Amino acid sequence: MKNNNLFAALRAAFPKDLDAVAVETDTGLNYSWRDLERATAMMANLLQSLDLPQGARVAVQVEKSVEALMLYLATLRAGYVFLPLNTAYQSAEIEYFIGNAEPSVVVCSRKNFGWVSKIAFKAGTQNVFTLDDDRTGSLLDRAAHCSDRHEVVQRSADDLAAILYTSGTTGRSKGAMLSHGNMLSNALVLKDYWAWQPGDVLIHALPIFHVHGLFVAIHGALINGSKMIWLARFDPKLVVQKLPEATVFMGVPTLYVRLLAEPGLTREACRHMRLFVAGSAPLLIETFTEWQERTGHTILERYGMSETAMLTSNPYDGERRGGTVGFALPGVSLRVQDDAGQPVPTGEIGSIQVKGPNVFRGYWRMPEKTKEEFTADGYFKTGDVGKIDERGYITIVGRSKDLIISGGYNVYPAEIEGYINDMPGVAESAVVGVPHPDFGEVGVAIMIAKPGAKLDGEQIIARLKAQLANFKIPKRCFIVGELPRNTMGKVQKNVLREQHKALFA
Ligand code: MLC
Ligand code: AMP
Repeated sequence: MKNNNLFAALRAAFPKDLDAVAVETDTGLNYSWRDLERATAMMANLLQSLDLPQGARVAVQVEKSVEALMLYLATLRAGYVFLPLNTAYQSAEIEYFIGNAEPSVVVCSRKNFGWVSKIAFKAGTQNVFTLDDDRTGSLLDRAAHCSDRHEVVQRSADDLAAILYTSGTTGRSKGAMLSHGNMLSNALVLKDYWAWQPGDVLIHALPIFHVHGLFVAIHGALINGSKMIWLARFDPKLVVQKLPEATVFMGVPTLYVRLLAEPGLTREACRHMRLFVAGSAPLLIETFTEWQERTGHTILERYGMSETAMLTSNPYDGERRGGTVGFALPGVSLRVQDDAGQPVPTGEIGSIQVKGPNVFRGYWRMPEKTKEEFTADGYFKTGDVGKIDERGYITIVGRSKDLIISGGYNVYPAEIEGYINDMPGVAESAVVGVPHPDFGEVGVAIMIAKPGAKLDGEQIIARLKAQLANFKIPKRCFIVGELPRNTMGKVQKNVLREQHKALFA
């Protein structure tokens, strides 16, 4: 029987020369393909020795490292479900994810072991390991005693490979369940669409707990047997320094904005580069054009989401149109509908719906929510609003979901408002996204005080910082007498956005 385990496909693409460099780090370490093979085998054997139930989740909140990458691959290899968690998440956020996903294994950094293990044990997790970015931790200590031979566990295309939490517009985050088939189909389509070639080298500068860095970048390189230059964090100077050794780069728009501020970013530095990919948030046309002028390269913008991996892309050969996200990828069916569920005419705006082998298996333990997000004929409602022009190029013009995308990270106003509203003296709050030159968009909080109460914006921000991931913290806080409302009494966020749109201009 064919093994549809994603890891089996990735491993089959390893080059013949297993001693060649697979990953080169910014600290000067080289990992060979053999290292990846052996270390993932050892970690997979460790996971399997724990006697975990079928479909067990392995939740991981660790700093970016090659060992963290190996842990991801080992989890696939052993047939378990990988659950990556942003390192910015704090205890209340982690408590929710662990409580909801009930992972059998939790891996965290040593400095967080105290509070993370407490949360994990409370949720019934029996195995908590540590893993740090200096190649230490109990996970590696334990794996060192395991065999470096391991047969990739048999998985069907529909079996779960990962759960990615994506915040909800109302209520708490939802875990998007992605299967081995979802991810392999997407990886294969992108390998072809972006014309990955022998000898390609990817600069990997993104975090590895979301779709862009974890799936698009890693799967892209591995399924092509390509080396990665692995940067623990995005450092524009280092990226510019490494460009001459690379051919492919992927980033959220903020990364491109920051690279453009580097004088070293020249045509000469990009002489071996073949492809620059952008996505996760809208790429401003100014950035697209300036990049073209400075480097001679046209950024290829694509569009996707946690629930679907990649959906559309500008062409590799053919015109890459700034401000658009290109065409639906092969195998993806994409349509734009009006509120009545009818297709809109060419060039008109509507809701984007998608279908395809890449579309997720539903939200973890939320069958009702899953049902709501699909149409009767099986299309997933992305929550994005867009249009398709006469040549078939798709443009995202907005979102029907109340979502801020800041530096490529999603921030759900409802979540932040909930925290602010719970603070003493706050009557009501509204969080809106406003344009920002670096992050594209950032959150701003506007609130009214309860009668007689006095609020202090700085104190509110300080309190939020103690509870939430740093990228979710509103960059400004305003206390006002009243919030603009429509005739139904609903807060008019569009008015607030308009009022504050020039704050960071
Ligand atoms: C950091 N800060 C942010 C922020 N990142 N504020 C708003 N939005 C962000 N994204 C703030 C911190 O709170 C802190 O504030 C200060 O900036 C410095 O923090 P830092 O951690 O040192 O920041 P930095 O390293 O500069 O990070 C910026 C960044 C990072 C752009 C490199 O945010 C990043 O890697 N973004 C990429 C996200 C990504 O991979 N998205 C893909 C999602 S997948 P203070 O006040 O505490 O000093 C997806 C699907 C798809 O969307 O289609 O791909
Ligand atoms: P996430 O939930 O983190 O996976 O974020 C997915 C969302 O990011 C999508 O629904 C879009 O709103 C947005 N997005 C991704 N790529 C692009 C893009 N190229 N242009 C505009 N928005 C994008």
